[in-house]
Amino acid sequence: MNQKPVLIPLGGFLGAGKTTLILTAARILQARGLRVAAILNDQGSELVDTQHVRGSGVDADQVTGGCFCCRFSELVEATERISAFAPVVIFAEAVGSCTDISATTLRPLQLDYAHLVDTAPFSVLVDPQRARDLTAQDADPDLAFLFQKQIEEADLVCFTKSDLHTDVSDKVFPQITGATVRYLSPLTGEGVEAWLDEVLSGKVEPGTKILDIDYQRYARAEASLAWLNCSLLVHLTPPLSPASLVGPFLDELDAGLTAAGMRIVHLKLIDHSPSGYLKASITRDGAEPEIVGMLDASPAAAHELLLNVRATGQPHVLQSVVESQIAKMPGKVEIRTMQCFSPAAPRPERRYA
Ligand SMILES: Nc1nc2c(ncn2[C@@H]2O[C@H](COP(=O)(O)OP(=O)(O)OP(=O)(O)O)[C@@H](O)[C@H]2O)c(=O)[nH]1
Ligand SMILES: [Mg+2]
Repeated sequence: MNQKPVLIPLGGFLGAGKTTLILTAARILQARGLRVAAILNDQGSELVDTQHVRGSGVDADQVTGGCFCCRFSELVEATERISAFAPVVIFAEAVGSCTDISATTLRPLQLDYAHLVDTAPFSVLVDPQRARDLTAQDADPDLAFLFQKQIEEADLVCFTKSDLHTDVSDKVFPQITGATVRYLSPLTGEGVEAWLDEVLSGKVEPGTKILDIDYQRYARAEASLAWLNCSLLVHLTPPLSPASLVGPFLDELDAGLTAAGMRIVHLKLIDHSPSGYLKASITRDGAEPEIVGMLDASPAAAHELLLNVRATGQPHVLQSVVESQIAKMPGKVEIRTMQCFSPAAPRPERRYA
């Protein structure tokens, strides 16, 4: 059967749980015997998310070098490429600093590419802790602006991490009141099957909320973030386990960024070694890294690391902190790729208001 896939768009702030939700939802659909794919998106290349999704057994393509709205043609090409594998569902994860996706991505897909995919409602994921931080009086105004706009255009607002936050109510967040709200845990799976069935049911209309947004303000807000993607090869004598290499590196990096006045928004790291695979994630300064993979892998001499950091502040400061921590790593380190920048001003290819 070669039916048209359903594209499920996911948005929401950095670290909200989008990639984790894709993997949990993919497992549910795969258990039903359905083929699933994902399209990841980033302002740079060398994406932790793409590696992690592929490593978890889900076909994945990516749109790099800009968000879905600025690279809309590439999203269409990626959708065509991945459709060759005949997935029933394609998850599309937008960049976590991006907004105005309904007008610039969903509407164009619905109006001009209905022959290629059916578009599901736009779920915007919200980490309750981030919501508390970004709706507080002293919140960073740029990040608060992005967060607010993301919520405004959601067809469904999904509070995530319900395993950690059991007392969340949308009433607490005036910005969210009025939206259709769901609660789920991408990590434990609680609420995910119900969400999935709802977005696939056709009962929620997609792309109904079109933003009124000042693009200069939006550009300034995105430019307040620094972005770093880099890949490294590390050769160690004596060998170390992934946890013993990555743990101290992340602690030092976190401390170095704090000392430089930068705040981590999302830091992701993958270590591939012959003894095992490990992914670590930090979504706020000073937080313990959240680990997926083999914490108990045995020591290995060769490690391939992929690091993606999103933090507030200047890119040159971020790069210099990261490079000085890389220089302190044990063994011989080869930096294979290094990209560091602030996101460029968003210029959507199309916008249908
Ligand atoms: N406790 C808990 N942690 C979660 C849950 N969902 C995601 N996480 C963790 O939150 C961190 C960020 O999750 P991701 O899925 O990478 O978030 P994201 O929205 O894809 O982040 P970006 O791609 O940077 O925008 C990871 O460490 C996850 O393990 C959840 O339901 N509960
Ligand atoms: Mg992600």
